[in-house]
Amino acid sequence: MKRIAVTGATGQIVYSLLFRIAHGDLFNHSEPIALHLYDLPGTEAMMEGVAMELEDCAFPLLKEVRIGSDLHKQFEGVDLALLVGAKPRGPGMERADLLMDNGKIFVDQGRALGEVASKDVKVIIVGNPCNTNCLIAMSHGSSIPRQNFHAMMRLDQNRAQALLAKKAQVPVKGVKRMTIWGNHSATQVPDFTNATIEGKKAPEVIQDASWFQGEFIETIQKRGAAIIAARGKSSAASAANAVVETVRDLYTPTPKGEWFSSAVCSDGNPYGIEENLIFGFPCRSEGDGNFEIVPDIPLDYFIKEKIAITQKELISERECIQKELL
Ligand code: NAX
Repeated sequence: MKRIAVTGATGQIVYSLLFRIAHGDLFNHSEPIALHLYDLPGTEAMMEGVAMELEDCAFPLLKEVRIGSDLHKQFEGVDLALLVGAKPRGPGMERADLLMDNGKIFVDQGRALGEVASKDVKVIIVGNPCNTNCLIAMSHGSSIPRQNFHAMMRLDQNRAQALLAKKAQVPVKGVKRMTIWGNHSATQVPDFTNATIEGKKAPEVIQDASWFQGEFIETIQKRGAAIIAARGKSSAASAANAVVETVRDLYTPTPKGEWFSSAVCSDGNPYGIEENLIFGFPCRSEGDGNFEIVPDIPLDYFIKEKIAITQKELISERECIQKELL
């Protein structure tokens, strides 16, 4: 049985996510599942309501649902931790305040996971700023291998693939090798130069360099803000879908010659990115829950410059929290 902890259990992303997990979408509808739901004290009644709805779905694979606000109890023995809960950015709040406030959550969560989760637990951080939150959790969950920590880039990858497919007028499954380098923020680098459309390099299919370098990159970088402007709330179902795909990427063998994007620990990476950052890289997996960074992808001057900018932002986020939270 897979034990899966999910934080932010009464939030909007998790409301879309839980029913996909309980249906069996993470592990090919083959593994029985126990859900350990965590949210802040005071949310118990709402969590109970979510648990009742899960029960009312009569999902055959869902064997157990635990709810609670004690991290050690909820993380005990889990094989997978999906850390979605975080404080939303309030009016007038600076990015540095958000980094500090949310960072504190991940000190406690990283520590608790290190103390009571399964020793090979895989941890996926969704709550923003997810890369730096992930760095904090990884630093405090030091008994867990550093390569078990991920910050979610899959929503950005999906957005980029969908936009390329739309522009080239091909089915979305024809778009592959989409890397999102760096931070899950407005500096992220959707690498169109190495993406392929029906087997050809994307710039050979869409012969419009200024569209790629301008509108394409900007649309992906600002897509989250565009959703908020249109919906009045941030992405939820698409984010939940991306969480499912992030897990599936790790537990399904990556087809030969393909890769997926995940933000992982930069230690020993083959692209010269500074160590001790959680950085979006092209990754592939044998399907056993582990991954490797795909080496030797050629980077042109334009992409390298953009990668330098997103790296700088991640270093400055780390500096901001280093003294108090690392
Ligand atoms: P909601 O505001 O609907 O839910 C937030 C949840 O976090 C609530 O359950 C709340 O109780 C919990 N929470 C608040 N403060 C907490 C604390 N101090 N400790 C523990 N839990 C706390 O947000 P939702 O739309 O579900 O988004 C959750 C997070 O995902 C946000 O940080 C959001 O920015 C982030 N996102 C990340 C994405 C990614 O691609 N990495 C995309 C979607 C989303 O924007």
